[in-house]
Amino acid sequence: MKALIIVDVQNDFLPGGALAVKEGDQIIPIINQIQEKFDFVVATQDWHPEDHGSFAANHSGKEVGEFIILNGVNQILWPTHCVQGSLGAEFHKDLMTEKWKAVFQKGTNPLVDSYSGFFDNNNKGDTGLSKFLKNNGIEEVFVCGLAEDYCVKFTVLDGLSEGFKTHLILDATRAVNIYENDFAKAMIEMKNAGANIVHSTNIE
Ligand code: VGL
Ligand code: ZN
Repeated sequence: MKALIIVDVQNDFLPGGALAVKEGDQIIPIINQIQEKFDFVVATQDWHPEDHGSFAANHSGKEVGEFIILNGVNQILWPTHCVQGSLGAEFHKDLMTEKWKAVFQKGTNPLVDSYSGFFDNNNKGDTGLSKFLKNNGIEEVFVCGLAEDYCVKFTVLDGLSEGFKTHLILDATRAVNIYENDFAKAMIEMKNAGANIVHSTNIE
């Protein structure tokens, strides 16, 4: 059976938000249409405490876009975003949520960032998504949402390494593109790892 994974379609990643993805709002009606084709839909939610180590504001003298070592791993610093309980952390109001079986929150440990919906960036913290999908007989996942070059990419890569046949829905994702070409680089990484690229209208 197949599942749809909707990654981080939250106000802070949409135009006007703290870490806005250009054209991020354009994928919302597409994702709503795609949901009609799935019996099994889950979502992920970036869900940081205020003191999260990925926020530039929590490192004096550091700016957004600079790198630090956080708990032994290279960490780019972000604007403060998706703080637990804030409006920015909420899903966009137009996104349909009725069909969702579960929401997997990530980024809750202040000492480690978490891009993938499956595991944190140290590969230790597990959201339980893989087990949840497998327990429900899911073998194939379709990934959409934000941002193509961070949370979507790492969710796709972990989906593959967890053994799921993994598809990226190309017209239902957008990149934050902190650096030029990040979108294209992420596409190559996902394809090289074995991801299949689909257009929403071609999903059966
Ligand atoms: C994301 C940067 C920081 C994402 C989350 O959802 O792609 N990007 N936190
Ligand atoms: Zn985040």
